[in-house]
Amino acid sequence: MARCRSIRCVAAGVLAAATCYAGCRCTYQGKEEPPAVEEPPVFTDIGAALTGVYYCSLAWGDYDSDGHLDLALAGGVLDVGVVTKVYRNDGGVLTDVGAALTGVVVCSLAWGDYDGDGDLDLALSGQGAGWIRMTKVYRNDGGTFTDTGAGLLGVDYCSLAWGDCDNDGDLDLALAGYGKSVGFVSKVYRNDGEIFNTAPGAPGGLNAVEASGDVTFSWTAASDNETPTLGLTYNLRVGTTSGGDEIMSGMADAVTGYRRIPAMGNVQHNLSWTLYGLPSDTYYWSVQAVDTAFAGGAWAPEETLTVP
Ligand SMILES: [Ca+2]
Ligand SMILES: [Ca+2]
Ligand SMILES: [Ca+2]
Ligand SMILES: [Ca+2]
Repeated sequence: MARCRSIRCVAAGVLAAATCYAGCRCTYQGKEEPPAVEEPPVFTDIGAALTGVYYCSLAWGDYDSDGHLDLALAGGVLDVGVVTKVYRNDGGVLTDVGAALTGVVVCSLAWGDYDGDGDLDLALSGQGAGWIRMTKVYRNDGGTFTDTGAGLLGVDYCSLAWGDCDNDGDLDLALAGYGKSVGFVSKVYRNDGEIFNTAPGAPGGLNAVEASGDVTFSWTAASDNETPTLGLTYNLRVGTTSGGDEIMSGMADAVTGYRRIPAMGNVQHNLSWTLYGLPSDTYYWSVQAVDTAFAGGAWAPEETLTVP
């Protein structure tokens, strides 16, 4: 396998800039070319000042809605015990905010705005001090975390995942793990609170600038009744057909904006995104905002762009 600037499948025509598999040929501006040499990914340790942990969990989420992803971390610390920490991200520097969270090990963490008030809350499960299994939902009130006493089964060796499984506008919680006297379990807890989250508005000011097949898409921030503007993330969709996802999938319904994945938007907090080496074609694109309850707003009116 190797990287191509674009691919022509023997059967299906041009697909996208992607990995070349057997049966595909690399093309660029209509001509075949050899695949680029595959280069290994480059990851550099930024030397973040984080506590070392074992049997652990990590989760990114912008808990203070300032447009920078913060990091929750939980696990065991040798000769210390168990911890759960939130590190605030200030321009790439991560600082322990001293959040009053119960420490857990063999654990799971998941950010989600369960109460739809516009900020990310934190679900946590695992084994706390004294080997007590627990599952807690902490409400985020302006950066202060409060145990909601949600009454969920305590588990360890576990996993948590937020998602609005009944499509009623609030995040429900899936949980799997090992619970005392019940053994291994997997459960979905429906959220039956009175939640009135509304979807974000559409971004505006769509613009695309092309140079030699490299296209930078940009837009202006959307707004939301609950989530601060800086806390919104964005989903970019680029296709070769109207409403299509052929180049970059929006992971959402092209008409309604309904999202197919409970997560941040695919370009996170960015207000611009560049796709490199797009072959000659006409492209259809749009962008939607995603709030902290992972609700997708309306798509901006679709734009078109022709790469010559
Ligand atoms: Ca942040
Ligand atoms: Ca919240
Ligand atoms: Ca729900
Ligand atoms: Ca909202």
